[in-house]
Amino acid sequence: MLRVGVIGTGVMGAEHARLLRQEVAGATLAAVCDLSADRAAAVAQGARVFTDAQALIDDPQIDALVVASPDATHAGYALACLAAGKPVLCEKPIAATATEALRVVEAEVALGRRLVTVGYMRRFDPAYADMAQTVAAGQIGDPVLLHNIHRNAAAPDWFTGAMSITNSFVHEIDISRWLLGSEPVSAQITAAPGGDPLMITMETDRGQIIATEVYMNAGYGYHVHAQIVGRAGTVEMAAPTLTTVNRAGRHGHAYPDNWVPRFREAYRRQMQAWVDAVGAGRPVGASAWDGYVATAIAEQVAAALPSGAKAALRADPRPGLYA
Ligand code: ISE
Repeated sequence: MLRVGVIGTGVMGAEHARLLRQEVAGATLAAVCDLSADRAAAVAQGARVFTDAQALIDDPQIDALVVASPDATHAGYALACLAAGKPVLCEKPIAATATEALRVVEAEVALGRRLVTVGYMRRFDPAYADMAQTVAAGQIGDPVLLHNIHRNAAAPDWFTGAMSITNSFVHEIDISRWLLGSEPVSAQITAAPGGDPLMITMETDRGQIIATEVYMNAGYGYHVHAQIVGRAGTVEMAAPTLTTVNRAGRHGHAYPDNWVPRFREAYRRQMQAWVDAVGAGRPVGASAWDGYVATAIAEQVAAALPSGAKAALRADPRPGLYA
């Protein structure tokens, strides 16, 4: 039984703790950690409570960690897990800056084995997985265009600065790379008055176009949608609901309030896959390298926002550990 400690007990930490307690085989929620002992105790439900993350990481009765603390702390905790030789499922983004993200990559490369999984959970979402399979089976021909829509009902209250890019758009960078199997090489970004929504167009090293809307205050609900356009057809997500309703002269479905209900199954599959992979001693999901690329591209897109000019994107070369 893998004894897991969860760092951070906000929205995502609480959900990861619940998954470990109730839904995942082969692991147990051994401890949770938060600066607020009260909040940690509410999520722990009997598991041990820590307020010092380093003490949790170093505890001999903890085998692996989940990091779900604020974004700026992710890289430091990932580095501490690497120093302790313990596997970590670290929420996205892997770091607040590309430089810090690269530090995590370099530490893992120096260690010589992959212990970091970044929580880009969309890779485990049934709809995205089905779209990837459709493309891989050749059903729509060569993919040439990817349309992404990423709408939140309202920006989370902890949003600051360029987080619509560094915290939200990073998902689109990761899932686009994963769906298309190519690397973005240029980006152009336009903002509506007030800075929301954003429209970001990227080109890939295979000449594909990725067009993404990021709308943080769309009002009506949480809505993520993707459509891949190929030379012989298209594939897109159906509405993520089990039922639709006919009522008062209308036909429709409800939208979730936020990403937790929308991606509940993706989070569950990701956690089970991570627990299984740790047990088997193999990597799974987005790597520290994938985390670095998403953060590096986001940083460059954010820097291109004021001018609106098309920016060439760059990333350090991929180390052999991530081949
Ligand atoms: C949040 O942190 C997430 O990861 C969600 O998936 C995303 O939709 C949201 O915009 C982010 O703030």
